[in-house]
Amino acid sequence: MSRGRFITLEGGEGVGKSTLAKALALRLAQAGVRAEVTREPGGSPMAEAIREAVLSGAIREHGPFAEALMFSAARIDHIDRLIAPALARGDWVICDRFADSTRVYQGVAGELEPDLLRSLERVATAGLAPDLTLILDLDPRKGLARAARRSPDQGKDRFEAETLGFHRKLRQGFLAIAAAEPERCAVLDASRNPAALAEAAWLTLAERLTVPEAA
Ligand code: T5A
Repeated sequence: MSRGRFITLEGGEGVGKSTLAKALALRLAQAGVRAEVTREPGGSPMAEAIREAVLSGAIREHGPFAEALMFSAARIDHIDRLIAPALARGDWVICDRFADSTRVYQGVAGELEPDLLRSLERVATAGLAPDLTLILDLDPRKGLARAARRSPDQGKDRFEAETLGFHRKLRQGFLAIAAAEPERCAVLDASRNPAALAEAAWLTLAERLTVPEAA
């Protein structure tokens, strides 16, 4: 049995990654491909516990390196328990955020040294890299407004509460990754409605990866 494909969705806050992940999984199911939808931080019990701790802001006082370590520990567990087994049995995995988020949130916006983060990423992922990364690009003011509308009763989490300058750096950071790794990454205009965005994402997926419908 051949290994499944690993797709990651990246971008700033509220750009529509979770919504798109579900839509893509549905399209894949219609094409006869089993796809597991998961997220980071999270996707396994230990990683979900780490998610709660980091997004509550409890780690913030220790700085971006401590947060990068937490995200990396969560990633190791997530890969071992969910991603690697799913890919090994031939399923596809659609993951809402992965290592690019650490590069951008803790690296670019958190100003950690790129060499340090590269080493950490190498250890945490053990060489697992996405086959395709869709970067959802959106004005951060619009993304933050979407995130606020989605959960008006909850306060902002650790990263949503950052300044607009921080969120602008995130956008530039993701675009820089896409420019540096065009074979792996594709940038999608996330200002479109969910159906139009899902259609554009599906066309990109069919163009870059062999899906049964496109074969
Ligand atoms: N983080 C994560 C790091 O700092 N380092 C790391 O290594 C990792 C892995 C995760 C936080 O952790 C940080 C980054 C994050 O700050 P999270 O809650 O998972 O926290 O945050 P996000 O990943 O940003 O998830 P969100 O749920 O906030 O955003 P999504 O998933 O991008 O957006 P979605 O689909 O939930 O949509 C948001 C709202 O907009 C609507 C939806 O209905 C929803 O109400 N919507 C659209 N509206 C208009 N047009 C569209 N195309 C829309 N798509 C969705």
